[in-house]
Amino acid sequence: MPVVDASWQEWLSSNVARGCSIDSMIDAMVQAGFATEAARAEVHKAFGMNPADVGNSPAAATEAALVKAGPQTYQYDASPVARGNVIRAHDRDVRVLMRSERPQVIVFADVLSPDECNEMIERSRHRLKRSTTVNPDTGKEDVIRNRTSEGIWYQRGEDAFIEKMDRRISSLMNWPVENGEGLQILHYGTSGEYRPHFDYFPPDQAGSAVHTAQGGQRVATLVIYLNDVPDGGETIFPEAGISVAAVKGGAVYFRYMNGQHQLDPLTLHGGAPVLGGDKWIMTKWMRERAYG
Ligand code: PD2
Ligand code: ZN
Repeated sequence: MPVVDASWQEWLSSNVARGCSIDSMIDAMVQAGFATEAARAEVHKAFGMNPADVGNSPAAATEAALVKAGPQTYQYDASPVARGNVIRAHDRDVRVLMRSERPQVIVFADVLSPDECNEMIERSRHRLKRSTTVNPDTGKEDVIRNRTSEGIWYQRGEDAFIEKMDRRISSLMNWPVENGEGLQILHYGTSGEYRPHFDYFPPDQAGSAVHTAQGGQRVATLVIYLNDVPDGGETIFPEAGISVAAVKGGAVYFRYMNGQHQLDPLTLHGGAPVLGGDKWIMTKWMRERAYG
């Protein structure tokens, strides 16, 4: 039977956030070789349920985390992102469209050119297709995890193009390239959404220690939009009342860990349902320390 390693932990938490149902996640784990009871226990844990209170909603767990953290305790210190209306990011000038101080959110235009967005999508479409191949040994689709999440990871500096992206983003976020996780590409079809979640690993959840063992906590995120979404698909911050439209080449930055290692619960965020067309994004998560 497989074990719930760091990659399964990531799969569990991202699929909870993306709004997958409990049953579909248990099914996926059983198909991947887990015993039904073990799969059920892991999925329930990922939804923040004790065995005693199965039936509680994940929304209740998120709400409890918000109440516990208390937004008033987070001290807003200076963001590492440069001031000004235009930021020189490695090889490109990036325009600032909006800044919010509480939570720290910045909206950028033209982080990637239209051609660069197209290139990222075309490279990734190919990998998405490949991810549905059948394992010749078992005859099963052993990549069911990738398919369910529709996510693709690139290794940092994997080739010259990815390295250019990594360097530009690191320069824009003003955080060391070595502290970045590999770029992740996500594809949503119509009605696809990403339910509100935190990108940091909640310190009071047992699984978080697995994630923070290497590189420490996540400190900030940059979500780059690779296409214009005709309708819906905004990135929303429900506690702050902020909604960012998905515009090709644009991006939203948010920072949730300050210099005192506090975490900002106002950065609860999600991807609103895509109401027309599809949506491609590229995400960079930065860590406290060197990662990978
Ligand atoms: O697709 C988005 O807008 C979105 C929303 C929330 C992406 C993420 N989170 C993420 O990649 O963490
Ligand atoms: Zn997120």
